[in-house]
Amino acid sequence: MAFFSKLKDRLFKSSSKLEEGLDAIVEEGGEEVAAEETAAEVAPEPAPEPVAEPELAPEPEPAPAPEPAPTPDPVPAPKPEPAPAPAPQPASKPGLLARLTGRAAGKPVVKRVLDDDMLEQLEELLITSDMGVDTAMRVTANIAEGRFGKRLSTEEIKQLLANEIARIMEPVAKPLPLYPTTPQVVLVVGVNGSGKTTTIGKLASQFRAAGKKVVIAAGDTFRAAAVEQLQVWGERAGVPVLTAPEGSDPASLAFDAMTKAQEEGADLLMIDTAGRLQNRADLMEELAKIVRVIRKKDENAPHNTLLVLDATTGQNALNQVETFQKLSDVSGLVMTKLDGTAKGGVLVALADKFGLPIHAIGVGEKIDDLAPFDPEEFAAALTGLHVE
Ligand SMILES: Nc1nc2c(ncn2[C@@H]2O[C@H](COP(=O)(O)OP(=O)(O)OP(=O)(O)O)[C@@H](O)[C@H]2O)c(=O)[nH]1
Ligand SMILES: [Mg+2]
Repeated sequence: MAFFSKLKDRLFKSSSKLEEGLDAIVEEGGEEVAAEETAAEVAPEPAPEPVAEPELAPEPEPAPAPEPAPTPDPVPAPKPEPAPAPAPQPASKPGLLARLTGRAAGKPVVKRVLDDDMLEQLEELLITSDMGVDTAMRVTANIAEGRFGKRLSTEEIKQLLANEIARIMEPVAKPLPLYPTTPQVVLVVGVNGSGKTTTIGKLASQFRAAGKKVVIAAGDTFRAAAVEQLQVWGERAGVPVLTAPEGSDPASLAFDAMTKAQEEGADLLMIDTAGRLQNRADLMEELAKIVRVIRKKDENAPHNTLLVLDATTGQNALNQVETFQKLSDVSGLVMTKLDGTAKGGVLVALADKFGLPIHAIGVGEKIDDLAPFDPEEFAAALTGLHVE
């Protein structure tokens, strides 16, 4: 799928971190298992759960060495490989896991027994991937449940991990809700440099392409450059941008913008705000004033308060959510800069901790680099799971 490979590509750094970590964990204490045996282990069974790990009752080979005894021989199997010949039964489709892992080709795989050591290493890896301690512990415990003492390959672990992550993310993956009320007012908040202005430009472009009439208010009146930046985005998106002189009151601009949006019958009014203010009290006052003023025009406005977070800030994103929840009535999140960061795991922590909808993710600086949030794609990209 084109979009998936794009996302996967862009999330490469974060996926490779988890991916390499998982490879290392399994290889450290694992041993190679012959292809036939592996195929038997991953043979599909009528499992109640999507990824229930097939039970392998009596191990057909000597119990796995407790030590990471380095296999002296790279080809451990007593049986010689059936040569790199074409797959034996081209007619029968290999199972999902077999296809995921390329085992159909008869390659030996490394497996490791899921024990306390391995779980601890897994937990540490998830924590260093910015998933947060609580989430990492819960995810690890879920993976361990019913599988303790079983042998797992890296791909099997990745699949299990991806399932856990997707399960956490599923409930929060929601596009920005659109209401029948017009103009629907979207207030965009976030710390300095998180990507508010860029995200407004991208969203405006998408909504316009979907046939919506959009108006943008340049509520960051602190800097002339901020207004110019928004004007450039407005031009790109083909959407009018309402501005006010530098240093003027953002609330009065928001009021004018609301009046204009109503007069013109706009579907959406997106209000940009300043990220950089002297202190939290200033910011709170400014946001509260904007809200007060637009409520004179529509008591239900703003209909959405979008908090824009920069993925590269890692765990700090969690603090930002807490802070902005106190300052405003945050209704949803956009996570920017997921391209090229190793910190994408923080999204899992955010979803687990706050459960706020994730409306979209930023995967680049261009106008179409805003993607809907897809939990399964994200989980696969984050874990480095190979999906065909
Ligand atoms: N790589 C990448 N860069 C992004 C993304 N979103 C925004 N940026 C960049 O991040 C920088 C800051 O973005 P802005 O949109 O100006 O951020 P802001 O929140 O409006 O910043 P202030 O107005 O200063 O508070 C710009 O250089 C953007 O091009 C993204 O998804 N990926
Ligand atoms: Mg800005």
